[in-house]
Amino acid sequence: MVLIGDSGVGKSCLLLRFADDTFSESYITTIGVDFRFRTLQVDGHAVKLQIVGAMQWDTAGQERFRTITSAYYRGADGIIIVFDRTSQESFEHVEEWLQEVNRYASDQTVKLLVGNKNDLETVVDSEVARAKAERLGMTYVETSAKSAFQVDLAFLTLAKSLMSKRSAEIVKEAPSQGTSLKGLTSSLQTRASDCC
Ligand SMILES: Nc1nc2c(ncn2[C@@H]2O[C@H](COP(=O)(O)OP(=O)(O)OP(=O)(O)O)[C@@H](O)[C@H]2O)c(=O)[nH]1
Ligand SMILES: [Mg+2]
Repeated sequence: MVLIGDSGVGKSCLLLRFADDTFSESYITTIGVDFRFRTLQVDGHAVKLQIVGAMQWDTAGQERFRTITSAYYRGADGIIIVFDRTSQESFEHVEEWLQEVNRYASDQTVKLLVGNKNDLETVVDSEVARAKAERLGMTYVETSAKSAFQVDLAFLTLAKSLMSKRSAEIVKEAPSQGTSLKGLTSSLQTRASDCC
């Protein structure tokens, strides 16, 4: 899974909250990519997630990271576009991030919109954000990396969508062979273990 969005929206903090259950007020912009692993239980299956926080590569001097981050987009099973609920600008950039993702990601990539910093005085209205997510074909979740509000839910939502998309695919791939539940489960586990 790859986390993208404007600089300062809280990608690294969401990653650290989810993987290490920590939070820091100090802001150190990410150079390159940071990543962590965490195993989640999704409908009784252990799913190991690799989460990558990709930096914004289009700023001066960061062009060399473009190849790296585009490779991450390409390999991602799920993409989380993060905006900061206290920044209208970061919300307005969501479409640009989605365009960027769509240049590389496949139809199979699951996408989630996250409105972070829910603990602060917000300027982006929940309903407006939800409507945008719906228009863009994404699920919307509000989080706070600081208070840990719904951070697990965001990742779990993405993992679940991914699993159900994958299981639908497996059934579609082999409808006449009567895919057994056991086969489906092990196939899911195999796919899940090398996912993200
Ligand atoms: N109050 C509050 N502050 C947050 C939250 N998430 C992140 N921050 C703060 O926002 C700042 C930026 O967070 P980062 O996680 O470093 O942002 P980023 O998206 O990784 O930024 P880049 O690496 O520059 O792209 C830090 O000072 C964090 O402490 C949150 O949920 N609530
Ligand atoms: Mg960062």
